[in-house]
Amino acid sequence: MDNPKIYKNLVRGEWVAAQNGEVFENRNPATGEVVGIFPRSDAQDITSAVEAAAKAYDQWRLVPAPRRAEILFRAVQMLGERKESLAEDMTLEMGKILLESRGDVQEAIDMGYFMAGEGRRLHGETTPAELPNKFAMSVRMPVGVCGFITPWNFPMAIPSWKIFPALVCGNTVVIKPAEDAPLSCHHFIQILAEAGLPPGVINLVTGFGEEAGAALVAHPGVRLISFTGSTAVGRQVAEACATHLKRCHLELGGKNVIIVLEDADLDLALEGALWGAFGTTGQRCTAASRLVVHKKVYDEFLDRLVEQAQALRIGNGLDPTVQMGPLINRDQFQKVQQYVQIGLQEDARLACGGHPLEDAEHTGGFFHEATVFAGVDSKMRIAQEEIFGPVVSVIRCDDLESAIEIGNSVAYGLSASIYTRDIHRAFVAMREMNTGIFYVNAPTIGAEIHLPFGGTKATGNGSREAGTAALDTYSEWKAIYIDYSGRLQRAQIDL
Ligand code: UN1
Repeated sequence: MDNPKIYKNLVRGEWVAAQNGEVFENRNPATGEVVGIFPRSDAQDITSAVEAAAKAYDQWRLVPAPRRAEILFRAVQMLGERKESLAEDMTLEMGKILLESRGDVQEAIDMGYFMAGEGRRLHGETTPAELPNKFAMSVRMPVGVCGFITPWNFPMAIPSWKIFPALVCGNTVVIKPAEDAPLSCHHFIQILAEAGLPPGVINLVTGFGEEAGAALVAHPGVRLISFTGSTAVGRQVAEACATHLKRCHLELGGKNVIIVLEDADLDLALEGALWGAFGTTGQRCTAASRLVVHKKVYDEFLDRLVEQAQALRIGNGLDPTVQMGPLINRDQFQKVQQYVQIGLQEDARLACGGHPLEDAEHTGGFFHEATVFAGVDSKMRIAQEEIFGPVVSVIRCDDLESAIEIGNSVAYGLSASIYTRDIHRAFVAMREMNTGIFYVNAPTIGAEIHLPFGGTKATGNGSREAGTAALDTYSEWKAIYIDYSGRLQRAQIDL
């Protein structure tokens, strides 16, 4: 692109440059071309945005939830009407194939409908009081100004998972999207503004983590932080939130496993493994990066997996024949190559892939072959650490028990799956796998928006997004007692 478009922050309903005048480039990972120029904001811009959100909160929290939801419904309709161009821009900035970018926009649409529906629910409880002539209930109240830091891999869906429930609950928002893919978030925020959100209810500040993100987390005017990203940064976010006792929602790493038992439908398991491992170029926190396969079907499964992985068409995600796009940036590209070296040093067998693609068709992009390591021991680093790329480790197992043990032997606990025709073993695995998401006869990716999303152990801090679980993140419970007896009644005492 010769004249890349210059984008701005949204603060107090106005599109403004960073106060320091700095900018950064958003580049297409498939071609290296500049997709747009964005404000490289810092603490000053964060402060303006937080102040705008705090001011808007005074009114927004008093707007009836069904009215708030009407604006959400309008935004969702606009997302639907613009779905194709939004998906194209997403592929341009982030690289995933168009089919998946459409899915990302669709996930935002789904979340919007669900959360807009909550405008007429947001249920609390009514419950008997222990004393006569006394009424007891609980209601959801908003939390205040929410600060969101979102990743590049689902550049519209993940902002929507946080923004829609936060808004319907009556909170106001400052969001800092990942510097690698801010355009999709920009489009999303623009639609929310066009749909009629009052100025200051939603504020967009683009920039880098250390400059803008850290300032958002540290700002005393922000009551809640929701962060999706790496476990290492998540830990820093949690520590910073602790200083002000902020509510802190974290969605962090994964090292997800597909277990394939000897009675599995192997065609189905292979299709699932391929999609789970190489969909979004392995750049999902739900990606299947370990395949634990029963010894009786191990050789056949591996041979067929390698054959199919080698046949994947890798290239620019705008080409409809392409099945896997590039990695997001040079760091991720190099990280994947380093992990291939680590796997080789650990004596895992490179069954296919393992190289960057540097031929004429792939110049300018961060393309890497679909890579399968075989004979992997579950203690190896490639079987323990999150790679976030198109690299999968195949591990042999003896039975269900050993598969579960291997499955659970990592620091993370996001998603797991099992392929079997035996309902007993499927239920045992469902109970025993220590993850927040579990699938039977489906891969580890593909969560739907009306169920809780999140994980155990190093994947987070126990909170969940999506579904009604998200409402618990974005609202404060208030317990209310109304005594109409006309006298002092002492709970626990006047029995
Ligand atoms: C992520 O990888 O950060 O379940 C989110 C899935 C998608 C969401 C992934 N619906 O794979």
